[in-house]
Amino acid sequence: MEYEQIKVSREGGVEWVTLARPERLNALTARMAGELLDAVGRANRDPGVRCLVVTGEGRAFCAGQDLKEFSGGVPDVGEHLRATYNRVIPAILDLDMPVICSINGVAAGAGFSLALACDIRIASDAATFTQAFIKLGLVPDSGGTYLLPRVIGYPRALRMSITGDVLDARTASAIGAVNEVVPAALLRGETAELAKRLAALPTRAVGATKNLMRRAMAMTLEDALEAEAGTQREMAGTDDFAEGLAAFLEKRDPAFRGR
Ligand code: T3D
Repeated sequence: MEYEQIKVSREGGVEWVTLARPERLNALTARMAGELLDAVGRANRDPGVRCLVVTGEGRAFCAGQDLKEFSGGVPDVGEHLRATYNRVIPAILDLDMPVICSINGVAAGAGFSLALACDIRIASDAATFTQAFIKLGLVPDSGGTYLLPRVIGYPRALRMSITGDVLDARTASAIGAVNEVVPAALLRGETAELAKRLAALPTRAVGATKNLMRRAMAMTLEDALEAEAGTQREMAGTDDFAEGLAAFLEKRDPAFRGR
């Protein structure tokens, strides 16, 4: 697939996916959602990719759905969501590798949900966050009702969602919506450094940890313990476990290959 609204580049084991409609604050279109889905799928199939970074070009991360796409008439919004963001969000959550969202500016509406679907959020001090939906008379979508309460807790998530308040990066960090905040000029470098570190981890164990933890949210303790036992058995058969164990016994740093 030819990409028109995103850019994809590789740095070592790190795949960078950049939303690239800066004149519209990287607002999402059906085309962009399709390209994102394709890029995520490609990354997942490529054993050379061990970490994915999602970021935006220009001054915004993502202003949510492109509202100008609807100027000629609003489509069946439910069908539109099912065909677009409802496919992209699970694809990111299910990726068997760490996903960093490098938030360079405003993250609004579905753009905020996109950030929430990533595993680690690192934000520029110029970034802002808003559940913009309510200002249009809409409800949070693209996983906003599911992800935000899990990330910042129900009371804060509900308040953000029904007020549409805009949070600055420091406040977002203080309530756990982002993992860290860095000066805007350092965002790219700090993200690249973190991504490189994550890409050197035993990728299968990282993916399995994500999978277990997500599923455990809806499990009993007994089921979670059983799921851990089954997955640990699988991990103990990987090359990376053999390498990790050998490195420990030989008192050296491990060189994981993600297998
Ligand atoms: O079926 C479905 O898909 C429904 C799903 C909906 C999911 C959603 O995401 S709903 C929420 C959609 N997003 C919003 O409501 C946010 C709208 N944008 C804003 O509130 C503000 O633009 C921002 C707070 C994001 C940033 O404000 P500011 O002052 O920094 O920038 P600006 O001047 O408002 O915007 C700059 C340009 O980007 C401007 O273009 P123009 O008029 O100068 O040519 C603006 O219209 C454009 N832009 C910003 N957001 C969007 C957009 N164009 C299209 N769609 C946008 N969402």
